[in-house]
Formats: sequence, structure tokens, C-alpha cells
Amino acid sequence: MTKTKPKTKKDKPTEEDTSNGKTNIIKAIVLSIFDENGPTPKIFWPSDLDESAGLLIAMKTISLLMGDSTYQNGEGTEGVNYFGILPFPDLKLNGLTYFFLIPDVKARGKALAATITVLINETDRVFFYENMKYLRIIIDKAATLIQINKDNSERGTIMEEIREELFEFAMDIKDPLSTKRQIKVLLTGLDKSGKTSFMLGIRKKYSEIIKSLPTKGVERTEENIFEEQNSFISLWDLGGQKKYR
Ligand SMILES: Nc1nc2c(ncn2[C@@H]2O[C@H](COP(=O)(O)OP(=O)(O)OP(=O)(O)O)[C@@H](O)[C@H]2O)c(=O)[nH]1
Ligand SMILES: [Mg+2]
Repeated sequence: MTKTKPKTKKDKPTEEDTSNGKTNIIKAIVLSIFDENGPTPKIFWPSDLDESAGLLIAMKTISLLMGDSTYQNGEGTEGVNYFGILPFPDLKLNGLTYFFLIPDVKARGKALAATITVLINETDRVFFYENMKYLRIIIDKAATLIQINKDNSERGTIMEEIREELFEFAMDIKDPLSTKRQIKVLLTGLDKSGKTSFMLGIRKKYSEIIKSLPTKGVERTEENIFEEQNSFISLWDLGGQKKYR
């Protein structure tokens, strides 16, 4: 790895940081392994990640894993695989860390302690809680591959793939009204409950509310409701009378 000039700004967006001109929520991804040098950031993105930041992430995540009773009392690598959300106040980042063990006959305890940490700005941390289910699947898959593939360049490819997958996921989440999405909104409810009036209100057609007639069947429209909306939203205003339910 070539060392570049020390960065003054930690999360200066790099070229890879953006897609479609939008900044990605994910700031760094680090694979740390406890090897002969202690906790070491082995593979990380961005490639110009501040060296001390990388070490801090490796030390904190690995030492937490090794201090955990599951690891302390466990035998084998099976029981050790869990997630944690860790604050890194010095870096103004929050990390979602997956702890796991890599079987290694030469290592003490026949396994190497390892972590994969995904980092985002601490102000964005709700992202982890809201998307835990999907993030877990993506990270777990990468960890399993890393357990099997010992080769460092293969591991690099695995980490590159998980980065792409996480980026794609984060982009879709961050931009729920992106052009990629087709959204269909159904307005359902009892008759005379105000569904059609609600839509007229949103369209700022207030004077028509007083004239609104019961909806017969379905009234379908496709239009831009929000400013800067670039997705396709189709609206179905359903009639609430008994015969249309
Ligand atoms: N007081 C009051 N009346 C409302 C309000 N919203 C709608 N209305 C009136 O309630 C009546 C029914 O409203 P609609 O919007 O047509 O109701 P709907 O749910 O579309 O009814 P269906 O199409 O038959 O399912 C209309 O006379 C509206 O003017 C409200 O917020 N307050
Ligand atoms: Mg109606």
C-alpha cells in the first residue's frame, strides 16, 4: 500500500464517494484481523483512509470481540458471530461491526479474531437501525466468504463487492423517489371519509373540494405531487361506497 499525504479532513468525499452526483452515506468499510502485529486494518475503503483512523477502528472492534464472554469461553468459531453498533466520537463516525472468527491452524486458539466495520457519519446513525436486516445479510455473506478465502487479493475482491452492494443499497434507500422506483399509492377508506378531498387539497384545488362527488370505481391519475419529484407515482383514489369495495 502506498502512503499518501496525511489528510486534514477525514471525510472529504472522493470520486468513488459519489454516484449520480449524490454523496453516499457510507464513509468507510474496514476489514480488521488480529494477526501477528495485533489488531490490523487489513483491507479498507477508501484507500486513502487515515492511518490512525484505520488503527483505531481495528483496535476498538477487535478488542471488544476478544473481551466478549462468547469468545473468552467459546470453543471453535461457530458461536462467535454478532453485530454491534459502535460510536467513534473522535472520527465523528458510527460503525456497524460484525465480529467473527477465521479458522487458522497456526493461530492461538486455532482462529483469528476479525471484524468488518461499515462506517457512516454519527448524525446518520439511524440508517443502521432502520436497515439492520438488510445490512446484516450483506455483511454476513462477505464474512462467510472471507472465512473460506485465505488469499489477500481474493479478500480484496470480496470487500470490493460488499462495498458495491452496500453503496447500491444505500443509494436506493437515500433516494426513495429516485427514477428507478415506481410508486403506486392507493387511497382506500369508507365512503365520504375525505379521500378525494385530501387529494384535491394536496393539488391545491381547494375550491373543488366543496363540489366533490362520491368516487365511482377508481380514479387513476399519474402526476407530479412533489417538487423535484423525478419518480413515477401513480395514484389510485378508490370509491368507498359499499358497491365499490
Ligand atoms: N367537515 C369536513 N368535511 C370534509 C372534509 N374532507 C372532506 N369533507 C367533505 O366530505 C364529503 C366527502 O368527501 P370525499 O372526499 O368525496 O370522500 P371520499 O372518501 O372520496 O368518498 P368516496 O369517494 O365515496 O369513497 C364531501 O362533501 C367533502 O366536502 C373535512 O376535512 N372536513
Ligand atoms: Mg372519493
